[in-house]
Amino acid sequence: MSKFGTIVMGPAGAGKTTFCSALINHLRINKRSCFYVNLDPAAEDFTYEPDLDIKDLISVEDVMEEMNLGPNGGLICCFEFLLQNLEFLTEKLDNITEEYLIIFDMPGQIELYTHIPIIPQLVSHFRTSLNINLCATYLLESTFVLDRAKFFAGTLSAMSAMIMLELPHVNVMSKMDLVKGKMSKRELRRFTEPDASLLDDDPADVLNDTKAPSGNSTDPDPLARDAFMGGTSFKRLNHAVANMIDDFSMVSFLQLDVQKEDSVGAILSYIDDTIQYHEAQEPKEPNDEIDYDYGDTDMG
Ligand SMILES: Nc1nc2c(ncn2[C@@H]2O[C@H](COP(=O)(O)OP(=O)(O)O)[C@@H](O)[C@H]2O)c(=O)[nH]1
Ligand SMILES: [Mg+2]
Repeated sequence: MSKFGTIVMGPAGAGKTTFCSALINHLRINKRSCFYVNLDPAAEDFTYEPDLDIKDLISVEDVMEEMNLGPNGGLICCFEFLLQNLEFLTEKLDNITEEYLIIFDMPGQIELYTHIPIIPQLVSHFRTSLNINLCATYLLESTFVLDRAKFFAGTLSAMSAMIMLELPHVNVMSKMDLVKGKMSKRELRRFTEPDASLLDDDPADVLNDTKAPSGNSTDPDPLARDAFMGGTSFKRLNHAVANMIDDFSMVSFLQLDVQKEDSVGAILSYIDDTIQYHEAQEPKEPNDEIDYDYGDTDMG
């Protein structure tokens, strides 16, 4: 029997946990079952209590204290421990049926996805041992569009996660409420299908051109942020990154306003289509959901 799920990823603070809550809420309203798995060993506040929580296996504070590690080292250690104790996940997930959507709420540290093969290994376990039809929902905060270099860096991280995980991805620009009013809809749409031409009219260039030219011998600190960010090498690097993203043509974004029910519903439709959720569901009679009260009448 197939299972269905999505793994919610993206940088720290991108709005992953908030999106998971909104998705759970939306599924509940639409009378759909879901199973919420928290895999962030440092997460604390939840609107909906996870059905399965990595913190019941291991917490990042304990690891940091006992092994004298920093937060990132602690996190890696937690995942290494999880990989050695996969039955912790398997026991609970094995019995989940096909009508459930399993939502994995992930930590934000990008090194777990792209630098070391920890999450790729976990994903492979979900797909092969647990038979979960899985897609990634990758969140990038919309405010990144206000700084094009940052936007392309974020898009590059989404692309490298796509390549490393070899999963179908639904890429999402989260927190749309934060950029509405700062940019026209038309301008925002350019970022949903990123291409290198976005760097041709980068407002940062105009800003940097009005400042003292970088590399100026009177500049007291050539490594100062403005000098570096306005420098030609940085521009060339950004163009190289943007052109590579353009060449691969793999990343496009959906816009999410988490406060709006239809926006969450639209993302869910993409997730459902990607994992072919509806194709696997038992056909229901139109009136299946209505509980008739037959009272004491013998209906035969
Ligand atoms: N304005 C705004 N803030 C948001 C939105 N989604 C999340 N946040 C805030 O961003 C912060 C990080 O959100 P969280 O869901 O914990 O991010 P995570 O680290 O990716 O799980 C919290 O303070 C949230 O309240 C959104 O759509 N709009
Ligand atoms: Mg979170």
